[in-house]
Amino acid sequence: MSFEPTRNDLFTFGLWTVGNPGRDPFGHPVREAQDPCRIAAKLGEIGAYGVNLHDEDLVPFGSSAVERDRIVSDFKKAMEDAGIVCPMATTNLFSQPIFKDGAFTANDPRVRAYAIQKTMAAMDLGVELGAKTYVFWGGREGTESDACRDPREALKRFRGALDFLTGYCEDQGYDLRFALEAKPNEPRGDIYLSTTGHMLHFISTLAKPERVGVNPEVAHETMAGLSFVHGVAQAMECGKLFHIDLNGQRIGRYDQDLRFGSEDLKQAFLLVRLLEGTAGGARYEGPRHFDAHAYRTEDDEGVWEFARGCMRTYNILRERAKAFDADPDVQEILAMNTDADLVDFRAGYSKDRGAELRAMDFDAAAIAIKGLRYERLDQIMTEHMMGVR
Ligand code: DIG
Ligand code: MN
Ligand code: MN
Repeated sequence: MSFEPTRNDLFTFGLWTVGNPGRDPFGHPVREAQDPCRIAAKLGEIGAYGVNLHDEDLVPFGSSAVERDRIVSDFKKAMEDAGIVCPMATTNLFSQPIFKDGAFTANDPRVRAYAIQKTMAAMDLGVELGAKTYVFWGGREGTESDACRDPREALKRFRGALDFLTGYCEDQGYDLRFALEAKPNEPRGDIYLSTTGHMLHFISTLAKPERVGVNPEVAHETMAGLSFVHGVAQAMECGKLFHIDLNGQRIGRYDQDLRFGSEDLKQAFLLVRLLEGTAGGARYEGPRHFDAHAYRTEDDEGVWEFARGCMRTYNILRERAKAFDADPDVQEILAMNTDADLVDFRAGYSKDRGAELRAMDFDAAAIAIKGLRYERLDQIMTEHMMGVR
C-alpha cells in the first residue's frame, strides 16, 4: 500500500512552516530564508495540495504597491507551475512592534484601526491568490498585566473588528469564510479567547456567525491541557470546523509545532479517525494544514523530510483507522455499547415521554456490574497502531 500523498489528500503547508529559518527565542536562524516561489515548487514536488500564507510571508512589510503586484504575479505563476493552490490566507498581526499591546484589542485606537486596515489589504491579497478561508489567530490579543483593560472591552473590540471585516467581505463580494484560531498563551502571558470552546461561543455573538468558524490547532488545545479530539468533534458537530492546524505537541511545553504524529501518536490516530469518519460519522472535507516546522537541528533537506513525514504519518494513520473500524472484534465491542435511548429525549420533553420515563424501573446495581470491554477495545486499537493487527 502506498502512503505517498496526492493532491486529493488536501495537505497544505504555510510559507512560514517549511520556510521557518529555525530562529527561536534563544537562537539565531540556522537556515537560509527561502524564496516563496521555491517553496511553492517544492510543495508541488512532494505532493502537497496547497500553500497558505500570512500577508508578510509573501509581501515584505513596507513593500510598494508596484513591488507587491510583481511579487504576487510571480507567486501566482509559481503556484500554477507547481500545480498547487492557496486555500487559506491570514494576516500577520503579531510581528510588527506596533502590535506589542495587541491588534484588534489594543488600547490605542490607532493600532486597532491600523490592524483592521492591514487585514483588509491582506484579505484582498488572499482572495487574489484564490483563498476561500481566512484565519484569525490573535497572537498578541492578550495581556501580561490585566490591570491594562477590562477583558470585556477587549471582547467588544475583537467583535467589532470581525463584524466590520465580514461587512467588508460582503461589500467586496468575497467568497471568504473566517476561521478563528485559539491559543491559551504565548507570545502574550494570556491570550483572549484561549480555546476552541471559547471561540465557538464567541462566534454566536457576532453579527454574521454563519460566515465564521474555527481553526483548531493540536498544539494550542494541548497546551491548555484539553482533548484536541473532543474540541474538534464539537466544532464538527455544530458545522464550524472550517479549517484545522495539524502538528505535534507535548503537554506542559511552549508551542512546539512539531511534525504531525511525532508526539502523542494515540491522539493523532484518534484525530485522523474522527476527521476521516472511519467509525461512520461525517468526514471533514477541508484542507489538512500542517502548521508545524522542522527541528532547529535540520538543514534544508531535513525540512522537506519533515514535510514528507507529516503527510506520510497522516496517510498511515488513515489506513490504520480504517482497519481498526473494520475489525470484527472492534465492531462487536462497539455494538454492545451503542444502544439507542430508552426514551426519545432528543425529541424534547412531552407529557407522554415524561410519564413513560417515570414509569420505568431501573435496577442500578445490576446495571452497574456490566463490563464494557474497553480494555480489550483499547488494546486492539493499540495493536492496530503498532501494525500487528
Ligand atoms: C499560529 O499557530 C498561527 C499563525 O501561524 C497563523 O496565523 C495561523 C494559521 O494557521 N496559525
Ligand atoms: Mn502553534
Ligand atoms: Mn496555527
